[in-house]
Amino acid sequence: MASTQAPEAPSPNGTAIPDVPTPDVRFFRNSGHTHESLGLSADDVTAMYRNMLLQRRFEERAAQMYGRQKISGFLHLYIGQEAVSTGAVWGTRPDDPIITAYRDHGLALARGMDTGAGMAELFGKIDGCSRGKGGSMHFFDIDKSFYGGHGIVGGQIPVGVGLGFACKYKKTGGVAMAFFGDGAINQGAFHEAANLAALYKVPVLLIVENNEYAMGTSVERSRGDANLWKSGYPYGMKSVVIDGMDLFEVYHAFKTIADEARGESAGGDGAPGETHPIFVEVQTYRYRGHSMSDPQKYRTKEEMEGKKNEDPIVRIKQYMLEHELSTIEALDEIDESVKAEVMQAVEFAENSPFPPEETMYEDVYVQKDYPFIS
Ligand SMILES: Cc1ncc(C[n+]2csc(CCOP(=O)(O)OP(=O)(O)O)c2C)c(N)n1
Repeated sequence: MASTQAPEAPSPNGTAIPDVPTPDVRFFRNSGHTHESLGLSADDVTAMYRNMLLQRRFEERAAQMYGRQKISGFLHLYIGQEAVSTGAVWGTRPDDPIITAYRDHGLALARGMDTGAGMAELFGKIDGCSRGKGGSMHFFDIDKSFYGGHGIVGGQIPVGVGLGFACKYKKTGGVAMAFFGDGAINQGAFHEAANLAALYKVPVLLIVENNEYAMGTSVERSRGDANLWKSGYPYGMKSVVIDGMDLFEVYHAFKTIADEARGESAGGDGAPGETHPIFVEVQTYRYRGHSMSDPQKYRTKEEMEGKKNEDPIVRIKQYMLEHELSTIEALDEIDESVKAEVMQAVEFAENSPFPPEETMYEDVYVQKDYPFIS
């Protein structure tokens, strides 16, 4: 891997500053992968396609339900970023812990959350994945090693490092994945967590989903150096940059780096047998506003039109047709079955009751007889 030396220069107190190697970064884009080169069967690709479509249709329907006031509070859509969730989940193990911010529906559905439990959560109903008390920003599914869904920007990053530390401490062989937005990378929480992750060689992937905007502020306007992949350097972490609109690139990258971070293969920052963190920038795009109340005045129609050609679902659909992995009729049928699954989820959510008042204090503290609750 490329590594250049910075020129030696005197420090202010006269001692020589040691050579600083430029840390390497690996790029996962334009690699020309095919499903065959990745060892994926037609069924595998079809399952991934269906999953991405499920996320898309789930959120389109959720937006409609929000308009009908079936859903209240916040609703942040993941539309455009589905290759990230699906590629990451397919490229890692089912029990590798995942934690993310409030744009969480896509990752939860990729991890296999029940669509009914997801929709019921949006409706604030008792059969929701967080018993109707978390809402859109707080999806949770412990059985699927999905640890949320967090509304405080950057707050999930230290918890994600903790999940990675638990993998190491308990010797599970797992690697945690902490997802966060480009806005969150400027929070102190990221830097403290990254430092500890590096210090303790925690098997964690610190993943910034760079969708180009934090609310209405573009990365270029909020960051002195918009090359976010450099953010692991101060902590001695190796970095990767992934084309997040390309399902195969994301899948291949996560398969590679997850095994490196869990210490099962060499590369990046360590030898086999040595766990360590890796910093990951996934370059992606969100097609919708920050939340349902965002009029999106900060970007032009031309920008959004241009990005439509990169739609990860359209791209994989084209690939499947070109490589004769499916027919247009079969893909239409998948769409119909996905829409039917989402409609069933809506019906399930409609029929589920709101949480009874006495459940208000449940699930707040682990300790059952917490003295302040009577
Ligand atoms: C600590 C904190 N500060 C501010 C907010 C308000 N807020 C919610 S989302 C957001 C922008 C975050 O953008 P980014 O991390 O890029 O994620 P994206 O929404 O683009 O996925 C802000 C400032 C918050 N929720 N928490």
